[in-house]
Amino acid sequence: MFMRIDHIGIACHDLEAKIALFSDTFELTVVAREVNEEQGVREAMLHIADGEGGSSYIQLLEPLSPDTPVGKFLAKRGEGVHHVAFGVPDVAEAMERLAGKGVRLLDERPRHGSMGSEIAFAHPKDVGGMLTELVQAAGAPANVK
Ligand code: V0V
Ligand code: CO
Repeated sequence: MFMRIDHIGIACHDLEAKIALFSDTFELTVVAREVNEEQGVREAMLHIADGEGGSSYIQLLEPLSPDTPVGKFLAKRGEGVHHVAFGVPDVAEAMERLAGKGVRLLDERPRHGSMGSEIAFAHPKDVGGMLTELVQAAGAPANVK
C-alpha cells in the first residue's frame, strides 16, 4: 500500500535556525514554506530526492502555540523526529485500509497538507510509537483527473 517515504517531520523551536542547520549539514534546498493554522504549525519542506510516485523531503515544524500537537510534543519530548509520512496514491483508500487493520485514525477525512497535498494521521500508539501521516501529493494519481 505505501509506495514511498514522502517526508520525515522534525519538531523544532526555531524554524529559521533549523532551516539553516539542515540546509548546511545535508546540502538541502528549501522548496516550500507554509503556515498551516489547522495543524498549528509553521513549516518548511527541504527537498531530498525525486523518485517513482513523487519526491521526498525533510519537513521542519515550529508550533504556532504551545497548545498544538507540535507544541505539546516539544514540551514533553524536546526537539527531534515527530512523524513519518508515507506517500500514497489515494489517501482516502489508505485511511480505509489502515482502519480495517484496527489502526485508529486521528482524522475522519483528509486535511490540507503542505504543497497542496491531502493528509491524514494515524495514532502513534497503534503503530509502535511512530506518529504516521498519509500523504497524497498534489500530483498523485487520485488527484490527476
Ligand atoms: C504524542 N505521542 C507521540 C507523539 N505525540 N508518540 C510518537 N510521536 C509523536 N509525535 C504520544 C505521547 O507521548 C503519549 O504517550 C500519547 O502519544 C498521547 O499523547 P498526548 O501528549 O497525551 O496527546 P496529544 O494531545 O499531544 O496528542 C497526540 C496526537 C496529536 C498524536 C494524537 O499530536 C495529533 O493529533 N497529531 C496529528 C496532527 C499533527 O501532529 N500535526 C502536526 C504536523 P504516553 O506518554 O501516554 O505514553 S502537520 C504536518 O505534518 C503537515 C501540515 C504536513 O505534513 O503537510
Ligand atoms: Co507532515
